[in-house]
Amino acid sequence: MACFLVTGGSGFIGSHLCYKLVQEGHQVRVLDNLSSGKRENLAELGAEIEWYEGDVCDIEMLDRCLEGVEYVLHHAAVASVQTSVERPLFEQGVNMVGTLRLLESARRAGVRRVVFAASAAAYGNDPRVPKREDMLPTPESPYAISKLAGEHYCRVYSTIHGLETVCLRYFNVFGPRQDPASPYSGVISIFAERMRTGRAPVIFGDGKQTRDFVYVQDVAAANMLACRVESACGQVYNIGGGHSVDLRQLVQGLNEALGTQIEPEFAAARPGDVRASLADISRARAELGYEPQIDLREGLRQVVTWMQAVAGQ
Ligand code: UD2
Repeated sequence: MACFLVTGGSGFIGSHLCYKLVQEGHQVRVLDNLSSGKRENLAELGAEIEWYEGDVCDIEMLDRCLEGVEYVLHHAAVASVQTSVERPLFEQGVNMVGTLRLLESARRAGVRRVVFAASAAAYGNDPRVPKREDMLPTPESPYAISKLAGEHYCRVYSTIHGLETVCLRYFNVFGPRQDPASPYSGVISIFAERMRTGRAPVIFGDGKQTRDFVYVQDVAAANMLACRVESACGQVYNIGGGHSVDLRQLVQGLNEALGTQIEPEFAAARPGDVRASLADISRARAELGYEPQIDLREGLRQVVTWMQAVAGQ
């Protein structure tokens, strides 16, 4: 049993990390300012987590909740490319400076390892697929810059201060508890909610853009491996499903999961949209022992089941 801090623990990915950690018998603390996370995401865990409502930029708070912590899963962030374009100083303050503050407090507190939620946004619009970690990053938004800067801070804290860090570049994460109400949410939750309620999904562009969707529980498993594997320290790993589909195929997959036959509508392409995204996960496979367990078809079924359950409550 170890003591973990999950920053952003009441968010979509963070909450899945908390459930997994509790299941594995660990002591879990959550730091979250509830800017996008929800307390009810952790409702079933009740007193099994120690709750700290606060900001990742608040150094006193960080010092308090890091006392005695061995592992940090750092997922607190402004998780929106669009917000980073509209409010770059705010976003950099949270994602870049917040990460630096966290690393600094973690180093002082004697934390053993920090796992950082990095992003495939680092690859930008480089048309080459699959994306390999050794490709030159080309960040195209303040969000991508801050996530990439976070990776560099992690690496530098590993080499200079001996604070172990591992960066996981997430591709398109999906699964239960991804909020379909937010316009910045993932396409799967948005489409699933529309289609479940009989509305057509709206595809931005021609629908031939591809994405590598990775199920949130596979992401949680990757975090556990990143804590355990000694040689992962100072490294960056792609965490995707290792397959890609285009948005038309995604709509088809949702029709299968829902038992519907809804045709998509089309709207103007989103400016700056990435055309093709696919993770080369061979490094994570070889070094972490990472292997996605839930394919898109099964994952879509899980999302639909969750949405139906929430709607029926
Ligand atoms: C993902 C990440 C983002 C950043 C980026 C880096 C998510 C939710 N976002 O953005 O944080 O890391 O990758 O490249 O994982 N779409 C529609 N209709 C809709 C909503 C979306 O057609 O109602 C399209 C959208 O134009 C895009 C695709 O679906 O082509 C995926 O959109 P997204 O917002 O889920 O994720 P993405 O890849 O833009």
